[in-house]
Amino acid sequence: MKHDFETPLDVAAVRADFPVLEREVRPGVPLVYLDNAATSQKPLSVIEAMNDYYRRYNANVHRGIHKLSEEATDAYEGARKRIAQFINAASYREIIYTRNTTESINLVAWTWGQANLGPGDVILSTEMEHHSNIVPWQLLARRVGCEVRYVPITEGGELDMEAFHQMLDELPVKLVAVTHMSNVLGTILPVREIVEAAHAAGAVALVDGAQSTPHIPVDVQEMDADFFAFSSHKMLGPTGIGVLYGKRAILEEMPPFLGGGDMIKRVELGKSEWNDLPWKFEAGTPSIAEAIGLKVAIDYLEGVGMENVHAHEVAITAYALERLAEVPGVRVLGPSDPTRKGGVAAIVMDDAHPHDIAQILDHEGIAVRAGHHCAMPLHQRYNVVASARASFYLYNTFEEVDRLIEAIYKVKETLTF
Ligand code: C6P
Repeated sequence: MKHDFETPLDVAAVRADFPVLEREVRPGVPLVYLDNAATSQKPLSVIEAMNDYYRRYNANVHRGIHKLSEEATDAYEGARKRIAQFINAASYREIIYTRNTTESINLVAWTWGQANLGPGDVILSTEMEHHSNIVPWQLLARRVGCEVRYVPITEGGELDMEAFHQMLDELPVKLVAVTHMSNVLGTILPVREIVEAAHAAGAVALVDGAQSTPHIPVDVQEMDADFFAFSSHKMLGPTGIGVLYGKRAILEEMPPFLGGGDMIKRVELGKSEWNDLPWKFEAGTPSIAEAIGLKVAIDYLEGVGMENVHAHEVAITAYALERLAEVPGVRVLGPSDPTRKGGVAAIVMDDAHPHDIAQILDHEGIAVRAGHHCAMPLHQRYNVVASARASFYLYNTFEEVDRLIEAIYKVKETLTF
């Protein structure tokens, strides 16, 4: 359909870098991949970098004094420096490799949380969190006797900032743990203001960047968060690697997480001495090819420009929200202003279960996610069991949004009365 939205990207050129986007789901039905909040597709450069590691210099890191191990170590540690630069960390020592965002947050709960929280202390989170920023704190609360409280959200899908400041004033908050961008509503939280208020109240601040890091420029020093967690697989990189950023002074004080090889300087039968940062938190043989793949994913994103990625998604989301608003009986959860949210449209339809919506969309070649998206409390807040979520990235086109809308009309014909 004709529209006035403009993108700074040459989307056809971007698409040519992603082999999977050429796929047909069935003969004559091209793939429309709108499940990017779950995981993104990978450009050829990432696939080839990982392939090249296995073909040419596969070796363990930090261990061998041989050519291949030196090359693997350089690539693996070079990736860490690239990641530090990408999120503007002060040092590569503040970048800890994990498996994913979930493991990053659990690491903080098991180390910083276990060492610093106890009965009477409060962890302040929000009603819009992914389970991985809820359950680790619930488990920690059971272990150490602290309490987890949740800041409410408004009907429009924003964090209730008045309630946040009030809870921070009234409760003995030691940790504020919030998402940067909701994976269901798309809401982008004012993390700078949240972190500043947390610090003024004497609390430490953790930001879940799983959904923001792939889509908007991130500057951890400007944000001033003490911890920031994200996953490679949502930002064009491989699965199996994630990052925990932590401020150096705090990481230095924290006990290690897992014990084993590489995280020690010296081991005796009676005691051990921990390695320097960041290796103190990295026990065992790490995900080497994956770190290299993540580095190349960052090169790709920076080649396009994170400002351009974001501007493209604002345009696509604005168009999608406008078109979805035309369809009677369709509601999109979260902010309606596309500049206040990421590229996510969680759809609820009268008389149509999200799983049925997703199945009919799949028949049309359109991949979306249906369910609670690991955010059950958020769906409970809106009195819906689930939603069908379309989520966009730099390779999605306006024509794909048109195909989504056509398919939603098919859902209406098939399912609603
Ligand atoms: N959300 C989604 O479909 P992992 O699984 O550890 O890479 O990321 C966890 C996570 C944490 N926080 C937020 C805001 C997230 O969106 C996610 C992952 C995916 O929405 C998979 S459940």
